[in-house]
Amino acid sequence: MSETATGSAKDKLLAFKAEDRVSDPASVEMLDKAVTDCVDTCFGRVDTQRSVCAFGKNCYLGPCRITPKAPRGVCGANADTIVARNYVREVAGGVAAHSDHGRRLVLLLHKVAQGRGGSYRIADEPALRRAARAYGVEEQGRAKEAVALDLANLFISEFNRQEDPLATLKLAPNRRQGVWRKREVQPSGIDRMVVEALHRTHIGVDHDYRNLLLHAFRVSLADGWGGSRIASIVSDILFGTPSPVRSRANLGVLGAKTVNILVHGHEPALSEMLAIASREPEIVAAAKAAGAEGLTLAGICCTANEILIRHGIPVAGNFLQQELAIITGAVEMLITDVQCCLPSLPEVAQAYHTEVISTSDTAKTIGSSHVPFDEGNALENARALLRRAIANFKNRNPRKVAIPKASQPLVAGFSVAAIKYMLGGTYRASFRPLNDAIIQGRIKGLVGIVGCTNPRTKSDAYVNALTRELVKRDFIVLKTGCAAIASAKTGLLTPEAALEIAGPGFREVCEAVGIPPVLHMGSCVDNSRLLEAATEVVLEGGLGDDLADVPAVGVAPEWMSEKAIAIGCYFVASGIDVILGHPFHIGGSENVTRFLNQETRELFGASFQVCTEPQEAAEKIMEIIVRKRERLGINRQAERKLYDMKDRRALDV
Ligand code: BF8
Repeated sequence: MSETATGSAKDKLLAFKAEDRVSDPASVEMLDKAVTDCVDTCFGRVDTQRSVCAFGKNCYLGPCRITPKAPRGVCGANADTIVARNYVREVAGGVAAHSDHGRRLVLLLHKVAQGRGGSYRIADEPALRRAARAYGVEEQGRAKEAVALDLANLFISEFNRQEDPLATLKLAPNRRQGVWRKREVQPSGIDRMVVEALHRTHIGVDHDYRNLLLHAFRVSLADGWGGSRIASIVSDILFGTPSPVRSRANLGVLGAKTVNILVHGHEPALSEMLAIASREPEIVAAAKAAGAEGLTLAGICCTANEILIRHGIPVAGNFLQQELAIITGAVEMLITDVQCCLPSLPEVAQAYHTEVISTSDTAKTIGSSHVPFDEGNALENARALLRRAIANFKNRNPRKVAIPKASQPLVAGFSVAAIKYMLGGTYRASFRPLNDAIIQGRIKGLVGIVGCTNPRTKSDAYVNALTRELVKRDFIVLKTGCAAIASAKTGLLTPEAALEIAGPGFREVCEAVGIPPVLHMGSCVDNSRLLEAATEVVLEGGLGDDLADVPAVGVAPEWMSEKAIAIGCYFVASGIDVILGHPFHIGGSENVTRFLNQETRELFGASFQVCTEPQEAAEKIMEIIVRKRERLGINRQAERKLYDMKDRRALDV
């Protein structure tokens, strides 16, 4: 009986009656014994974790607050376990979002291959055949539909395979595949990896923070070399491989006298159809009949990036501009699909005439009108939405309209195929000129600047300051997501403007091959294109035989979403260092922080670093790149060489 427990240690361990906490005599007996043996149990720890968070977390023993006085949660998990668990769940959330996006496209390809795709078709047969060859699907002499069906089935198996590693991992350089094998982080089926992440982080499963964090990297690889990569490949097959296209960005793209429709979110299937329908003469005529001068279709966030890089549809803004776009008073309809669409949008829209329409059954918002998108009638759905927006034009209140003038020209759409073509032409498409420029030192290295905008810092400021600094220092900058839009709005995506600030050697290369120094490669799932580009550099030769050898760094200055965490992880697991503008929520565990910021270097050849200022990030990038260049034996200052006509012909551009 607990009354027998005496002494201060025992009092601390059992400041309660055992009978009040357990019902059966065996347990009462053992609780008493625990006191005698000075062993702490969850029955004691629950008293040190009384201030329960009302917002909830992933376990109802707590949520626990770990402090020096209460170093273990009720179940016994310490800070390392809790922080690692939460981190794995964040990564899994990001992977799930990207990969579900990929899955929907794969299922659409499956339908198209069987002639059940409605208005959709295989828009880019060379992209289909390229992908088939990459995955070992027989394509020669076969109808495109048959090839597409085999490829779609293979992609479906990437989601549900149970034990074998993902086939997509084979797109990575051999050495990197070896690293993943050695570290035992090769992911199997994408869905299985996400399920396993949730399983491991359930109470009472995986408690070893290292083991947990290794799964964070494993599941992230199922994104970058799985769901996201597949999403980009299938988007190219269904909607066309992006190639450079001119357009404009910022709220000034909205028309004062046109019906304005914004698409917002991530999945491209509906927005593709809206892009087509918005140009149909009947729709334009309907807009004119309603008193407008026509229609302006524009985008927010990554849906914007998808239709920008394929159709040149203008971008109204990035993540932090979604509410501001409505506040122009000039938006007839804002159509959301999934991810990054704020739940506040309908409330903001109440002050104006804007109709907010949600279209995905997985993403509804109170206050939005829900119009489920039916892929089988996609073009009809798109036309109906546009007609509804046109009908709303008469409700626009001119007194509430104020469209900013600001918008900047841009060039976007740099898929790897497009870059290869620009570098080598149709017959000799290759990365050779880029590799040579890096080896000669005219280009110091590749930097991917990706991710979100975040109201905790001045929006877009870090992204653009760093971009300018890097271009000045002869880095080629690859961009995706909201970071790409941030730079578009300041004119950094025009070759002319960016070339003005580029270092002299780099500028010569850009001018010679006709490539701008800042390349917009697409949406957030298209971060897989950055890995594809780094892989091309390795395969081209002369810059090592692993991704970790390539002078390349990833930066997420203003990140905020779980997807950004997943991206960071698959970059690091791929051997590419990642700089964050602000830290993960891991400060509660020194061990987890050390693992992610240091120990991963031993495992993968790369790690995370936090630089809260752009200048600090630029210095850190220089340090990493110089180290890599030294290891490659190419860290010498190249003689400045002006390209003459012979050189230019040699580059075949
Ligand atoms: O996926 S960059 S705010 S829109 S999460 Fe979201 Fe971040 Fe923008 Fe594209 Ni990516």
